[in-house]
Amino acid sequence: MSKSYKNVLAALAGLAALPLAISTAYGAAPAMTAEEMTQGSKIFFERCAGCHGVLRKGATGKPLTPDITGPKGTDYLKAFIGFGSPGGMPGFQTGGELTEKEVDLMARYIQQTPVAPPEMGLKDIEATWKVLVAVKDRPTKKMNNINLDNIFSTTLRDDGKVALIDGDTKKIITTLKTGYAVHISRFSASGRYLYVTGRDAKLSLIDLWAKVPNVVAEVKTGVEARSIETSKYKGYEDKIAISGTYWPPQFVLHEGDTLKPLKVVSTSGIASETNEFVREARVAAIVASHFHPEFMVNVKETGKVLIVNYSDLKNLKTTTIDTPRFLHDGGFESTKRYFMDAANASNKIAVIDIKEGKLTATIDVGKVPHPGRGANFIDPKFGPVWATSHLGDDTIAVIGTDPIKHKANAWKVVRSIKGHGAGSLFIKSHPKSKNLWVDAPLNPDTKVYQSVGVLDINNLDGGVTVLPIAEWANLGEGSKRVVQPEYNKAGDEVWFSVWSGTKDKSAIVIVDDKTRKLKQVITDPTLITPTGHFNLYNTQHDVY
Ligand code: DHE
Repeated sequence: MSKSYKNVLAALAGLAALPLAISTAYGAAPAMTAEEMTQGSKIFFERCAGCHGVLRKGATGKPLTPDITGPKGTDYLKAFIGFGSPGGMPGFQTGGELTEKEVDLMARYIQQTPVAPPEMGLKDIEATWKVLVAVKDRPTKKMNNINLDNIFSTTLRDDGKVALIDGDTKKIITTLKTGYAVHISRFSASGRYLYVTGRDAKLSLIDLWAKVPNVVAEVKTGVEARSIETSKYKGYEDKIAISGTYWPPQFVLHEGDTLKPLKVVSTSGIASETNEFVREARVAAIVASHFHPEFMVNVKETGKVLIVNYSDLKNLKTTTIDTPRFLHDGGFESTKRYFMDAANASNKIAVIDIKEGKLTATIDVGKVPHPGRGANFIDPKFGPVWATSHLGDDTIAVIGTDPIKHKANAWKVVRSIKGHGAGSLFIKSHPKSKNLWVDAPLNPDTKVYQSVGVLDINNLDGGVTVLPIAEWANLGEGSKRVVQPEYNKAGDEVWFSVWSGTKDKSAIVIVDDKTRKLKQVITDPTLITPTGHFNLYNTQHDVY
């Protein structure tokens, strides 16, 4: 375990100060040793905090404060953690992530009083900032023969690395150490730089022009993070990066080519629907406008989209848009003018007009929409549409997105079609494709989560075809969850991760988009727990 990670855990738990068993207003919490508390904090950070929050006030997952968990008792909580629930809580024992003993420990841990981790201001963040290769020492032109436009940055989640994979040759160019439980990758507007964030809020900057792409700067922006984006407006290419943190609840603006932290802005505040103060108001998805020098920052628990203008950091102008809660992920419709934003706990999509800086509509969809960035295509009947799948049900909501030529359909669910299964995280298409791909990695049924569904855009009523991606990978034992369709630049291949445990074999499976037949399986001992993958051209230009 790295020293910084240990520090994170200690900070999260406030361990030194904790007595063996904490009395709460709701009765004595079950006894735990200091060692068990350390282990509980580690597991909570790794497996639970993303959905339930570090203060355990709930968001995607239910609140787990002692007033709620105490009366339920250890046995009830053990069953819930071990076996999951139909509402979307994974079974951590049945899924093999936790042992019976760990489940027992966590059932007791969540009855203790949560402790707030430390704050991190600009000075603290600056103290973690390292430039490993100064700008003046970097190449002035591309020093390799890689077709960068078609590379993929693949998250190796539990190895804390990304693999850069050549989309033409399918060879792994290199794997690079990044943050703990690495989460997403985004490319700079010019395509030269790759930004990667870990869940431990470690941000890595990778120079793709180097002979072998390498990490040129790092900074730690907090204790927990999920998002990173980069300035895309004309004249600001590669100039500014923005990182959002879950804890502390804030975002940081950075110099694009060094990650030097320039400004920190807290996102704690008053929630849109309840008008109550929320301390743990976490930053979820961030997207960069192509219309103005602005970022759209989703503040999950307050249900606010902050439109942050980065043209003048001293006089930072921010427009605040109230939306339903809790905001999670989202992406642009095909013209990139409207941000289709999932308020997953409200079962709604908020549509933000980023040209005008206004809320255009809120649309009721299925249960817990989870689009990733969603999928754009031309519906033969309804014109341009954007689609999301759902965590909580097996439908795909198809929303009209053209307020000019298809006004009657704009911002309405024009179709709700049966997808591959509940537990879906990502959906994808490509302007050159006639297919709509949808995964279901969190479905409880092995057959469903080990396969993917595909629909014919010209015959959406024709039903979903299921492809056994994990079986095609031929890997042997392992959970083999099939996650995140992602196209290559040409739009004629779709890549999927087959995601197993750290000790199992995982793979990337490439499918020919036209024939829907297996094209290639990439396996390698370094491909440990691959999950998300990001094609440079498609990510850079928001093609999805
Ligand atoms: Fe993610 C995007 C948060 C679990 C893979 N995930 C996002 C975004 C957020 C988020 C806020 C949007 C970032 C942006 O666009 O700037 N993810 C969370 C969580 O809070 C959650 C639910 C629980 C946690 O503890 O982290 C979570 N995410 C996961 C996974 O378990 C996944 C499947 C595997 C992994 O690697 O961790 C996963 N999340 C992804 C991927 C994206 C993502 C691949 C990017 C999708 C895209 O198309 O841009």
